[in-house]
Amino acid sequence: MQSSGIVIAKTDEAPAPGSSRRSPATQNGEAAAVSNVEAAPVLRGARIVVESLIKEGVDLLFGYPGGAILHVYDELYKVQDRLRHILVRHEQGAVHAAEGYAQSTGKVGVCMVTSGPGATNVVTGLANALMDSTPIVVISGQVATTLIGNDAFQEADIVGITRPCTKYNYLVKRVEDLAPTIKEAFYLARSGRPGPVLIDIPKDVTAWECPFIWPEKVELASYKPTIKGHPLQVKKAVDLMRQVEKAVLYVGGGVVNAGAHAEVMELSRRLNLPVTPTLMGLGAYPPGDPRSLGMLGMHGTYTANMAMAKANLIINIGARFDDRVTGRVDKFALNAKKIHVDIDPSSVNKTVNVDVPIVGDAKHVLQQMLDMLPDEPPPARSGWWSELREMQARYPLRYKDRTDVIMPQRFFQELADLTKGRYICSTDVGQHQMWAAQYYPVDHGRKWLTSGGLGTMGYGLPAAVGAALSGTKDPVLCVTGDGSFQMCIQELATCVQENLNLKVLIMNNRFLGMVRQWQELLYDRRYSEVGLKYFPDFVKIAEAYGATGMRAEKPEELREVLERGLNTPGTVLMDIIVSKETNVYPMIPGGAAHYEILLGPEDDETAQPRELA
Ligand SMILES: Cc1ncc(C[n+]2csc(CCOP(=O)(O)OP(=O)(O)O)c2C)c(N)n1
Ligand SMILES: [Mg+2]
Repeated sequence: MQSSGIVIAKTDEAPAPGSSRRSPATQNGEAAAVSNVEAAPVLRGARIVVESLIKEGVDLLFGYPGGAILHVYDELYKVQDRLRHILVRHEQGAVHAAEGYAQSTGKVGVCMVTSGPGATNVVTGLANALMDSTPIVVISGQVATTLIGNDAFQEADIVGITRPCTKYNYLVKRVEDLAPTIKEAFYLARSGRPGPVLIDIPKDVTAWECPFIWPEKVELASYKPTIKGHPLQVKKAVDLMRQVEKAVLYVGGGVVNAGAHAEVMELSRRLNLPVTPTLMGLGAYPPGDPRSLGMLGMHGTYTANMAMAKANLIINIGARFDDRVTGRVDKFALNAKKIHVDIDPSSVNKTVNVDVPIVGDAKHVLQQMLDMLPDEPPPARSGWWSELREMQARYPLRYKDRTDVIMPQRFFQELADLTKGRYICSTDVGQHQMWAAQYYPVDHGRKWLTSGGLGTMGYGLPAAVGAALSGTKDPVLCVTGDGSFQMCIQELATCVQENLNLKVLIMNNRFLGMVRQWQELLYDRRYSEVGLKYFPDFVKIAEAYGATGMRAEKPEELREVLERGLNTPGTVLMDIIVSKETNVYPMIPGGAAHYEILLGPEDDETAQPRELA
């Protein structure tokens, strides 16, 4: 029998040993909190989980099975034509893949794991998604309700463990609560400031049965994200933007999440405002546009950082005054009035006190600003622009190229030249991430996937897996380091299994380069445990997994390898051997102020040549 497209569970399906068919509360006479019970099909909890996902519009999820989630996997087997499951090789891979999928599509990414170690393996990804405001829903199996608290096999208190690293989490104890909980979880993940939500489901709950009723909407009295900015605050902001000459627009991941690229562009155009994106905001503004100052922050451009230091007005849209951007907070932008547009009220006045706080969705608030702007020619800001142009001319991003070794910056320049920033690019964490941010000209907001808040080595490859399954026709790039790549290297198997059009580019400096850089600059070059003494042959590793591997060791090989690698179908790994001891500049050392920015040896006439690989 079928009803509204839902297949009713076979009655001969036995409930899990020791469990009954209904939630204990319902059996005890408590009415199920649903209406129209008679007409609804009666399904097992496991089936309700998969049908709820399908109702939510999910057609793809990432996961890894195990005992506590077995009933759900059994249902996944039956709905393969409607819900595709991607089997990863480690739960960390599943959660980062869900993040990469979410970031590249704007949809909620979904991940499913078993209890205990399966669930604890997703903790890093949850923390990562929380910091970077990525909407994901993680469903974890749990031991049966009767065993919870008994130190049962593969039991972990995942709701307790993940409370500080989820936007919200649930332990579902009644089968009747499954559908409403799943509906609510997706709503929470995607609305307001997006983030990760975890649903922990005990095994017996997935075996119990109840009528499947999909709630039409979610009503949460205590959670109502503000979308529109307060008109008086918006007016104040507009007046300041028109009046203050030395102003700078500082845009973050909130612009990307809100899809507010066009509005940022229009505001910058109508007010002739310089724009600087954060690491998470790359792609929110076209890097080739003359009003772009390039990225700001610890390894941002000299001009972007100095613009913040010298400005009299900072307009922050969807960024959070992160310490990698502000540097030393008590010295941060002392002459500037600050406007802050953020969907999350708790981000406002958190680290930096602002003059005009505006809580609301970036796209809406920007539109409100545009609507309030009088029809007038853009202000010239000529003094300010000439100051900025002078800095840009004097301190561009630069490096000295060499003929004996591939310089990392050269590698990124070639990659930028070949791709023009059109392809989705994920990165790992370290020097390669910063050079990619400086040189890869991300041409749209959902094409840049990086672990900004948590700085998670191991994020890059699985995030690229998620992006490669986003529906893009182009290859997806994963720019990684020799250290980071080894943290989720096993996901190469997922790439080959799914025949992904994914190109891994290892910037191989034979060092945990970013840590080495700090040890060079701050610890008198005492390199403590940053030289990876043993290296696998990455080309052979690729081949062992069934991917294509290739290597560039000399500058003259670089272009050819990149071209061949990008044009070879399927999963390709390019091992690019670069100079060992090159540093990323500019650099604002941790705890320093913007004006204490360090420039590279190219900008320092007194610098001595150093021994380089
Ligand atoms: C999981 C994790 N562990 C440790 C760190 C600290 N860390 C930051 S960058 C870095 C070095 C990364 O090395 P590699 O991937 O080779 O990149 P490179 O800096 O050489 O480009 C380390 C160890 C981290 N960010 N994440
Ligand atoms: Mg390295």
